[in-house]
Amino acid sequence: MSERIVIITDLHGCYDECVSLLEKLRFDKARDTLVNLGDTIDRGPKIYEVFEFLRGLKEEMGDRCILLRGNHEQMMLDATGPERTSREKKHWYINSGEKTVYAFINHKHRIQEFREWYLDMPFYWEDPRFTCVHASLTDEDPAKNTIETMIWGRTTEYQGKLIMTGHTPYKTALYIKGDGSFGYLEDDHRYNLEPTGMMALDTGCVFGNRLTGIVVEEDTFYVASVPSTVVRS
Ligand SMILES: [Mn+2]
Repeated sequence: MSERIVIITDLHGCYDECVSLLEKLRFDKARDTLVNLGDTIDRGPKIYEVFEFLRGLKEEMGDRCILLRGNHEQMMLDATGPERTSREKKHWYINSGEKTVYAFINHKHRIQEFREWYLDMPFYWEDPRFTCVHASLTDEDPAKNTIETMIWGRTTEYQGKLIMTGHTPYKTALYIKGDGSFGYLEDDHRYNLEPTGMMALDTGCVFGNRLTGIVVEEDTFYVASVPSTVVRS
């Protein structure tokens, strides 16, 4: 079996780029596994479209579509829940939550529907070769990390079992070894998977740079990216 795992992250409403990236990666929803590392909403131009797209994929793909929570989903869940405080609401709004609220206003699926749907989404996903998490881990056993670390963490000193991460944008995708050394990952080049360290896959699409994805096949992987169409004001 040569199953392909396609991993994307930090879409932040960049729907057009998401579609062209998946095309470039020859993503096949009938066969591949898709992992989205979170931060689907806030900041970008087509938040609602991304939601609809991922919801459709999840419906069709079931367990082969893994949608993780990022700090932005968590802020949304906290700010729109029944127990919400004005502090949680403010926290989300200063992190661009308003953009998501507006994106949902004119659509038939209200934000509460998105909320209920996303409440089922996990903080991490484990493969025998690596673990997927939005931001970082400090202990290689994901269950031993705080939610704060998993969705907000910015450490680059991780040396445990390989993790796939987003959250912190870099100019290109990186492999970070955890001892201070790192390597740039070139598009369309096949690499061997490392057993430890972290892959940083957020390349700041919503900030005008690029959207990057990775395809893992057996013990190898390659990354590919598409340019952002977001014009920064
Ligand atoms: Mn994030």
